[in-house]
Amino acid sequence: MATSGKVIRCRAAVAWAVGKPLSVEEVEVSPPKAGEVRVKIVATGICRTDDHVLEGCFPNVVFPVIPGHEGAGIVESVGEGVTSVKPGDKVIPLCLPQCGGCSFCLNPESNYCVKSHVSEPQNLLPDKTSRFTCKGKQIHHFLWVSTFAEYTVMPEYAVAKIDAAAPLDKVCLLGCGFPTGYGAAINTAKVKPGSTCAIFGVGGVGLSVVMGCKATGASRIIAVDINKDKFAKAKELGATDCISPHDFKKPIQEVLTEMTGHGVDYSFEAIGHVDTLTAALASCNMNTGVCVMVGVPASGSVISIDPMLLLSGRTWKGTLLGGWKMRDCIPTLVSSYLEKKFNSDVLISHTLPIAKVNEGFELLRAGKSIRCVLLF
Ligand code: COD
Ligand code: ZN
Repeated sequence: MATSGKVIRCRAAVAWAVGKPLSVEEVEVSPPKAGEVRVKIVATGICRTDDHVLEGCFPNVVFPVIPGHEGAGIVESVGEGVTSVKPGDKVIPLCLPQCGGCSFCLNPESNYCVKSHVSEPQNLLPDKTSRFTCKGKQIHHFLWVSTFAEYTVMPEYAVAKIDAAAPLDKVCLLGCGFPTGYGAAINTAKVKPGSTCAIFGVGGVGLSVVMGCKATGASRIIAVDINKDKFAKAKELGATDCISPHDFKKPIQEVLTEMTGHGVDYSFEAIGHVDTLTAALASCNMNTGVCVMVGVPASGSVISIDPMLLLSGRTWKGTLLGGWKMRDCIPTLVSSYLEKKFNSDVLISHTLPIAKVNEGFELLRAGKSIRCVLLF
């Protein structure tokens, strides 16, 4: 390509400081170094995690930064030694990498690559430098993917080639929200047919849990949310009951226990609050119940629970990106999408040009959007 090896000037939504709106700027994007890939982002979803970045919730995120981690695009150029993708390939950047060589990548049970942001800050590329500048200043990367930039650079192990027929403005959701929720049900909880499930929080991620529970054949799927506007879509996707904690005097875990006899078989927390995490744990049955933590509470949060909740056999587990080994599984999920095995398009409530990125965040904060897709 004509741009290969050159600095590209393009648009990006830059977060200059905590609590400030994003600013759409012209940025310079350096070419990929050895082992790196430069991708032209076509579409990117807005996830609540990006909002948490703007609020300053993650100590590992360094400002100024280009957020965004739910994107899809086309490879523009590759650095030396890159073999798995080539210019022109459609790809999804991976906010959870898969290096393929670490002990967790080699373990078939795990999707947690040790190169992940949880163990190493991803505000710079692995060689500790940035590929972004704006107005003479270095801009930081986010989770190595920074999909709010029209061109972005990431390590080869943080990008997956997908089917050339995939519509990028739709499959961008397969970079985070959809696989996170869907995989929490089918991979992490391994929901069984005929079981009962409760999902706390039915935003984009919680609705994807609902879809996963439905796909596995759960017979009762209870959506729990304080925003009743979310219930219509939850029902459309398979929820059999929708309840708001605001409608009951007693704690919601008691309501769920009464509704189901002994508590649900599987509960999922897709909000990221310690109080709803505790309620979700107490909502699954005391013996074989499984509670899956999907949401991430504010950094430094502490949970105190009655240990008896676990003694009788309950299982409490967490999930990152739905347990998928991203580089192996995202291309397969895209193929399943193309074969219409699931319809993640129903999560897209709004589509906006990148220039209106702050409008997209306002819709999310007002509880009006499920997923807003930004187009470059
Ligand atoms: N009780 C019930 N429902 C509530 C409550 C409450 N106390 N508070 C909020 N809710 C509802 C909201 O009304 C909303 O419908 C829903 O919870 C949350 O949905 P969204 O749209 O704000 O958020 P999502 O679905 O985009 O993301 C939710 C996560 C929990 C996944 C996210 O915030 C998070 O914690 N992200 C990090 C975890 C992760 O692994 N993410 C994927 C990689 S970034
Ligand atoms: Zn996300």
